[in-house]
Amino acid sequence: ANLPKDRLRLAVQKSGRLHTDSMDLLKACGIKIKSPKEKLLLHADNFPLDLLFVRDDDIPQLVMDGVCDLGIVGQNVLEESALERGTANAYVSERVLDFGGCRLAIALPEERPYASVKDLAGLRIATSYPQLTKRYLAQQGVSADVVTLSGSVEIAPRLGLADVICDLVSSGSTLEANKLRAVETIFKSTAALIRNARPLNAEKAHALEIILRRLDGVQKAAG
Ligand code: PRT
Ligand code: ZN
Repeated sequence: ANLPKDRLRLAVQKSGRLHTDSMDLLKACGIKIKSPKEKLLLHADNFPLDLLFVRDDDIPQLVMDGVCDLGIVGQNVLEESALERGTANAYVSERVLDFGGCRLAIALPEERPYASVKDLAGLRIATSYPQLTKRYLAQQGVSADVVTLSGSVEIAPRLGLADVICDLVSSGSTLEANKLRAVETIFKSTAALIRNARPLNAEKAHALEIILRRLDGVQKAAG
């Protein structure tokens, strides 16, 4: 009937570790979405919000370029993408969310001795997060080779592709299964709700205010 014409567009991970928590959060905020995953774009029934389902890696760019007004994405992916982009931040972090928690850590084969970050000098470090890894090494004044892999980073030392790794850790069981031990945490992450940096028009800004108010109620109740 008289729903606002201008709908917010939110990018959400299509499937993976953030998908279900993202959808549950929207549901807890009273936003009804039917049968996700089947379509690329879905309209909420009772709110001026559309969801775009994409790979998490695409979310920072979709938001920074303004294709989507909003996104739910891991801060690890966001920061990596912002560093790679190199320009001033084109997004605003509206809320840090209480799911998707993990840390980006440097891990070595269990038997490799390690006293301090200086021991990484001259080594090959395999990671899917080259920007965050290089920034950390530069901050520490350590020069090492960063080898970028898109997945299965934990097997790189066994394959002889690298000496050590820099990968996401949550429970630690992947490291343990691969006989690796974490020695340095270089970035702590959770999911975040981000927005394109340009101001929203009045209609969208109002809709976002409602979402944020509900979200704060939900997160307060949960936390
Ligand atoms: O298909 P798409 O590109 O969208 O998904 P993806 O496979 O790239 O990402 P996905 O779904 O695995 O993760 C999405 C986001 O979840 C990440 O960017 C993080 O922000 C967050 N997250 C939280 C994690 C983890 N915990 C996590 N443990 N992402 C990945 N892992 C991996 C890690 O890389 C390692 O392989 O899980 C393994 C370690 O887990 P533990 O529990 O054994 O320590
Ligand atoms: Zn991804």
